[in-house]
Amino acid sequence: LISRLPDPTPADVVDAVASGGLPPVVYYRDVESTNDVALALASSGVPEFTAVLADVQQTGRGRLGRSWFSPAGAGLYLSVIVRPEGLDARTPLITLAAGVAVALAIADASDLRVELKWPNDVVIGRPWRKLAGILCEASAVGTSDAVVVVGIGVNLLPAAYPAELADRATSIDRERGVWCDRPIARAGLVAGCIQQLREQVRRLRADETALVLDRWRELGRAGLDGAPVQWTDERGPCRGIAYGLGDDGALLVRHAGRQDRLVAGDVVWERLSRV
Ligand code: BT5
Repeated sequence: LISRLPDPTPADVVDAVASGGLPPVVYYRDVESTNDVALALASSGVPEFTAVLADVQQTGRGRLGRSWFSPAGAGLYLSVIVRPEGLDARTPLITLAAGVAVALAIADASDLRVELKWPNDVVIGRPWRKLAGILCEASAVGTSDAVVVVGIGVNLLPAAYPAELADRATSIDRERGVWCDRPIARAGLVAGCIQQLREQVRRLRADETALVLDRWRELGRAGLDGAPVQWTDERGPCRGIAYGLGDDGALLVRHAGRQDRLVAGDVVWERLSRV
């Protein structure tokens, strides 16, 4: 998969990760998917939180077989290697921890009031528009070589997504608007995402899971606490009220007089998203 050699990592990225005491970022100008490169790199024994950054992805992936638009120079395409050693049953919470990490890193770098949409989209505004998406992929689960790659896509400029997504996608630049004369520093955001991910994973390992979940609940509160939602499960299309986030990361919903736990799939927020 790593058929070509990496390009020299841009000096500002090298400086930003070094000053954060983070492992190196391996930079490619052009890849198929940074997640593939990171999964391959992980098996060569690189330290945890080693990351892969690209300027453009030819086949950026979303969840459930969907694609992630990844044109050159407009977005951040980053994959970070997490080794789930010591996490055991908390391993699936890496995905929520990643949402918290990316939301906090974006907020810190841009001053934008971002929110989280379950399970881990970073969104902003009313109706919600997607600013960043996260795709966690695992390999060798249950062995001592287990790895979870956290793939992070952040829209920096409006050119990161096609015009037909403009009512449901947005970029940091568009949200910051005219009062801001410079684009945010990509290197600082890269280092911020990795540093925050390291911190949230440290909390999971240190049995401080409640801190991660509470942070998620704070950032996601608009979509919890009584928000009407729609989803589809084996019974067909369903409607209910989202009332919380379970300690296992499930979305808790009330539906037809009973309580359900949604663990995967897509949910539409009737008042917050475009239905
Ligand atoms: C995600 O999927 O949100 C996860 C995206 C993860 C991308 C990163 S980039 C680095 C790493 N390498 C990869 O190959 N992937 C990761 P999902 O929730 O399935 O959202 C995908 C849907 O969002 C698509 O079907 C589109 O409707 C929409 N979409 C695609 N590209 C977008 C973009 N750039 N901005 C906003 N929405 C987009």
